[in-house]
Amino acid sequence: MKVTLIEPQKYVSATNHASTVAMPPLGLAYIAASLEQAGYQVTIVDAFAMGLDRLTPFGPVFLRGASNDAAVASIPADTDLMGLACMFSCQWLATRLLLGDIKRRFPNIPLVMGGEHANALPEFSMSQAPLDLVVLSAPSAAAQECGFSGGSLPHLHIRN
Ligand code: B12
Repeated sequence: MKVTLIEPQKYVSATNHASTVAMPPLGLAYIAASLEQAGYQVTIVDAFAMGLDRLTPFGPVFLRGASNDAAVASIPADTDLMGLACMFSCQWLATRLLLGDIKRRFPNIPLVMGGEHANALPEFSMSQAPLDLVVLSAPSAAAQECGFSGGSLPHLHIRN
C-alpha cells in the first residue's frame, strides 16, 4: 500500500517570533517510520521545505512554503492513502484550502488528518473540509488502522 504524507505551507506572523522559526515536521516523520516498519511505502511531500523562501500574503499573515498547486502536483498519482497534520488551529484556515485542493485532484483516495487541532476539533474539522478520517490518538496505531477494512478501529473518527 502506498501512503503519501503531506506537510502544508506554514502560517507566519511577522510580529510573532514563535511562528517564524523553522518547524521540521517531526510528527509526520514518526508516522512515516511507523508505516514503513509495518510494510507501507511512504512518500512525504513537504510543501514547507519545498518553498522555504516563498512567503504568500494570507489575510494579515503570510504562508511560507510551496503553493498548494505545487504540493498537490507532487503527490504520486498511484497513492492509496493521503495524510497530513494540523498542529495549530490558527493554521486551519489555510490547511482546509489545501485539503479541498487535494480532494478535487484525488476524489476517490482516502484523506486523513492528525495532529493537535484534529484531536481537539474532529467533528468541526470534518464539517469544514473533505476529510474521510480524523486520527484521535495513538497515531502510530491509528495510521496503521487506516489501511485495514474491518474490525474495531478505536483510534479513528470516520465519516459515515
Ligand atoms: C514544539 C511546539 C511548538 C514549536 C513547533 C516545533 C515543530 N517542530 O513543529 C514552536 C515553538 C514553533 C511552536 C509554536 C506555536 N505553538 Co506550539 N507546541 C509545541 C508542542 C509543545 C509540541 C509539538 C511537537 O512537536 N510534538 C512532537 C511531535 C512529534 O508530535 P506531533 O507533531 O503532534 O505529531 C504526532 C501527532 O500529532 C500525530 N500526527 C502528526 N501528524 C500526523 C499526520 C497523520 C496523517 C496522522 C495520522 C497523525 C499525525 O502523530 C505524531 C506522532 O505521535 C505542542 C504541545 C503538544 N504537547 O503537542 C504545542 C502546541 C501544538 N502549540 C500550540 C500553539 C498555540 C502554538 C503557537 C500558536 C503559540 C503562539 N501563540 O505563538 C505557535 C504557532 C506557530 C505558528 N506557525 O503559527 C498549541 C496548539 C493548540 C491549537 N489547537 O492551536 C499546542 C497544542 C500547545 C497548547 N496546548 O496550547 N509550538
